[in-house]
Amino acid sequence: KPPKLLIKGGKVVNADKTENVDVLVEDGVITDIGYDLAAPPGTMVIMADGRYVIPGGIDPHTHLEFEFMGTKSVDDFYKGTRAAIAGGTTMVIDFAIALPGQSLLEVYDKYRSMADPKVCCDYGLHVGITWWSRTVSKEMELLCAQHGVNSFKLFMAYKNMFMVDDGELYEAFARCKELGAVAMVHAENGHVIEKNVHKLKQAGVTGPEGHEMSRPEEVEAEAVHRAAMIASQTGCPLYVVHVMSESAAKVIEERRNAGQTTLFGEALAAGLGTVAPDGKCSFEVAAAHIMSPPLRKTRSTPLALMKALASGALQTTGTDNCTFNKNQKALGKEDFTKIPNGLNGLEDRMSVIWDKGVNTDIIDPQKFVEITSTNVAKIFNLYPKKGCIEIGSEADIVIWNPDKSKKISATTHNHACDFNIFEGMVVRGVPETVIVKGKVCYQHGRLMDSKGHGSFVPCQVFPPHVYGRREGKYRPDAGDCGKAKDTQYCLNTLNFPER
Ligand code: DUC
Ligand code: ZN
Ligand code: ZN
Ligand code: ZN
Repeated sequence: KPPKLLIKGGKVVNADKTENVDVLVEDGVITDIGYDLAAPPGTMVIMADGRYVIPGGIDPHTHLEFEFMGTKSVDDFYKGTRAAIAGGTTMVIDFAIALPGQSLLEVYDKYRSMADPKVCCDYGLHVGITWWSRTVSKEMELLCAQHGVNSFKLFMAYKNMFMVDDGELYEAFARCKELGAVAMVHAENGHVIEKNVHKLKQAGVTGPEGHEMSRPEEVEAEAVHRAAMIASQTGCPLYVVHVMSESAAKVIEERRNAGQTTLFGEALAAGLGTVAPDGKCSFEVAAAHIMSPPLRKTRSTPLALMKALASGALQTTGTDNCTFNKNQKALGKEDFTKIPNGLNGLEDRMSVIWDKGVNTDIIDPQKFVEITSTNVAKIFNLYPKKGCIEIGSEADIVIWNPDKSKKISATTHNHACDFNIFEGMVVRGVPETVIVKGKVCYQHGRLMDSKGHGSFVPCQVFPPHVYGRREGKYRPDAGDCGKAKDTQYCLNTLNFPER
């Protein structure tokens, strides 16, 4: 049983307030918050003067030990969640993706058995749907009712692998709406990408530069718009994963301003922290940066995405952490379409965003907490158990030192991969102590052994009123259902009750 903890003298930052208070933790839960709290006998006191005390980061988008493009990502549920903790992230939500014809429940079970014994921090699962049938529809219901899944991801790209058509997208979104689940989408036009790839190959382009050329910004923006339209037509909340371009962020902003308030967008640490390397770099470097949608060459993209988070056009940040080693990336040496898509971010997300967002005064520490933790907890119905420092919340807490810097490098990171897309970047703002469910798992650069300390966290579906469903009434704008005003519990506004 972990000792009681008292965090003294820090500045406690939640998304909606900042207070100089102490925090008491017992049995993995926050049991008291207040001024000059006394330490009960047997309490370990942690001094946090001059530091921020923030809710642990929640990464809503990882692919740990993911079998993909003929290989498997090297960060498994142990190494991945370990790296997460070292960076101040205390929960991840991974994707269990069922292939066409495959049972969703089977894949879900496979992920549970891979992750449960190994995770160092808590985790949840989104389920990926790549085909449509009555069985899929039925399995969605079972996953929601009995297995703690409340989100389903659909792909508009990866033709002949994951991609569904607009009719299937409509069916799946409508089903999510019925179940009180959140639909998620990988938004890129897979048909156009296929045509572009063909054209590039005809012209003799086989190197990694072909990747971004085949999937320009408008290919992403069009799919975001189409998915948002289908979400509106079905009245379903929609979460757009990995928004990688200013054009795509603009589409989300415009539709939200036009009243589609349950449309959400996620930026990635990669997209906020770096751009695609220039064409003169080696195959190794270019391939390491390949993911889909691509990191943009446009140098203004990271700033535009950070500003979209600051304004509320985008709401969350994730990583899409899906790491491959150089030798795996080399599978695409002769053909850029065979380079496994994916890169790192899980360990560096918090520091990169702090450095590029807070240190530049684009966002303040409260906004930082909102976009790295609170909004994820709200959108996936984990709030206020996760995503805030409140009495009764789980003790996932980070003591954040805003003055300390570190240089990011593959030689020192905790990932399993042999490359880091942020190599050499110096970031100011690092986690000093990371507490996962009441246990100190990281302190002053030292990771404690925490294998199996984490567990699966079920995400419950939302009651219908939360996102504005009204029986028998078509509501294209998913407007406020009215009930939210009584309960202050609503996805339209992300207003949720405190404890
Ligand atoms: N994009 C990636 O880059 N990797 C994993 C899956 C995805 O959509
Ligand atoms: Zn994706
Ligand atoms: Zn992904
Ligand atoms: Zn409502």
